Amino acid sequence: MFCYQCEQTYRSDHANGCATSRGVCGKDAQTADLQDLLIHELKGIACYAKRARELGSVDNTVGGFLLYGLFTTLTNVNFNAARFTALLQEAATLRERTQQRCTAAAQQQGVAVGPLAAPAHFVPASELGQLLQQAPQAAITVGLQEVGEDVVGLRALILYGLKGVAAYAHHARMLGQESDEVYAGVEATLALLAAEPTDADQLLEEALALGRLNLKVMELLDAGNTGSFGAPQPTQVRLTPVIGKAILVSGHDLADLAALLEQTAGMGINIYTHGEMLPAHSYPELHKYPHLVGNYGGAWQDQQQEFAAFPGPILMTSNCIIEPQPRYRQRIFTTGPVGWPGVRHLENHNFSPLIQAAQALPGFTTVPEQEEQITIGFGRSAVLGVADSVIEAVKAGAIRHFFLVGGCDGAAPGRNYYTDFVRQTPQDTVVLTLGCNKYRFNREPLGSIGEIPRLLDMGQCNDSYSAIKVATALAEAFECDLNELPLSLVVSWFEQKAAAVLLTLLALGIRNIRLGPSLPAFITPTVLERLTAAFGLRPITSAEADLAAALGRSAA
Ligand code: SF4
Ligand code: SF3
Repeated sequence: MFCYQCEQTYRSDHANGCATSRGVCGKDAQTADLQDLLIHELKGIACYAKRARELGSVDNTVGGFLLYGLFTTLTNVNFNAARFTALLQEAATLRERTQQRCTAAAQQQGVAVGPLAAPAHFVPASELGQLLQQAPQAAITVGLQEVGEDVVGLRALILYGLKGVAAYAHHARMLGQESDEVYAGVEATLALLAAEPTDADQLLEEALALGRLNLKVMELLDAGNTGSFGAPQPTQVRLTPVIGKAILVSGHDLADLAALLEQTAGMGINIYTHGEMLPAHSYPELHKYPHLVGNYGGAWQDQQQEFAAFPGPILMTSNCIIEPQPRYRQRIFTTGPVGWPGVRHLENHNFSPLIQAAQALPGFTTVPEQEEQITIGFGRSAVLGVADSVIEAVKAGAIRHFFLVGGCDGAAPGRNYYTDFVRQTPQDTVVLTLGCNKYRFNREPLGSIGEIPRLLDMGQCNDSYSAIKVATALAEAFECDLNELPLSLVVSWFEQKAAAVLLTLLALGIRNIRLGPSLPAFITPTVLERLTAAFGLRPITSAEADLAAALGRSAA
């Protein structure tokens, strides 16, 4: 195996990347190789789907499979080798079907189908041992000796960004939001990677084009979320449990949560959000369920302790799952793209086994005396609803600067930077946040500036669109460029959705983003130099120095 797609990848003085029998995340070599092969097959399907689309034959169920397949390979999503073996066969069948459709369309028009790149002709072995022997041709480092690490790294940037795009597009699709443009873009990007391009300039351009596609995808997801559940509203969420039976829901998929809330209505089971599911409380059509009682725990990396202590079953709807411990292995369930060997998987919103488990378990029998709450729900419509006060406060000098401190959380010790940074932001500044990184500081008593809270939680990483809309609206109000706003972006990355959002921010021309806690291992020094020259992208340093630089003064 070789994988360097996430922030926690193995790093040493000599080489970066998880390359032994198990990655730092717990992904074993067999699963990693099967994931590489799945990507290879998806590229093959995409070659035919793209060509067929050019010839006027479109089937967007293919796009749906591409999104789902890519999503299963994100960090901390699916660790189940058996699931990948099955997906490889499904992909082979779909490739044949797409090839036939493409051939028919070409014959009708009297033109040739090809030539198409090698993945279009790849046939997976039916036996696991032979399948694993095929894996080297699908490795991310293919061609490294010939094309060098910059080109391989840029291809990786595009593939990993595409995985993030696919995850967002899959969530949007689950809420009925699809688009030809997005499916065509996903197919074209996979087909491009299948052709193994070698021109670094072209690859960089393609990466930015993918960032633009991701903006469209995030817009679709926003429409899916707000169209289905209403616009998020500022909402108080209880952080302490209540007495009674309980189910914990983690991950990002609001459609899964909505289905579970409906199925458990009136049953006397309380539903708690975990991790990136926290923003669910701010959507009117989810908040309306009285048994959606609160949020439990923090970001994904603490789940082994938190799930063990939770007195009910747990549902994992997307990333980030980590190895279930014996203390809760019998009461954790996966759904959608998520998987772990031996863990029960629920499909098609059939949550009966989860509900039965909740009824059989004690739930909370004691709770803390002191109730704790936080306020969330500052999506674009809530913030833009008070835009006049915000603009006034800026003009009057009451708000000097905005910081967007958001993205992924993780276990790396350097991530304390984000807590320190937010704690040290001056009283006349506002912090916008999104993603699971917020758990590092969302209980901090930052206070408010007049009516405006100093910490505005904009939602999941899936809600980055909201932040972009707010920034764009402020730039319009102040009649300036996005880069002229008193706004600094301090981004925390861990997995591939953050790579997709970063590409979108760069594609929008946003400069001087600080990225941490460490830079992606697939971004080589040469590529970083180019990104720094073009966009001022740079690694975080210390909270003090970065704050001082953002505020235009030197660190004390
Ligand atoms: Fe390593 Fe991250 Fe890949 Fe897991 S997902 S194998 S930790 S690089
Ligand atoms: Fe977090 Fe996994 Fe990325 Fe959605 S839950 S931000 S890391």
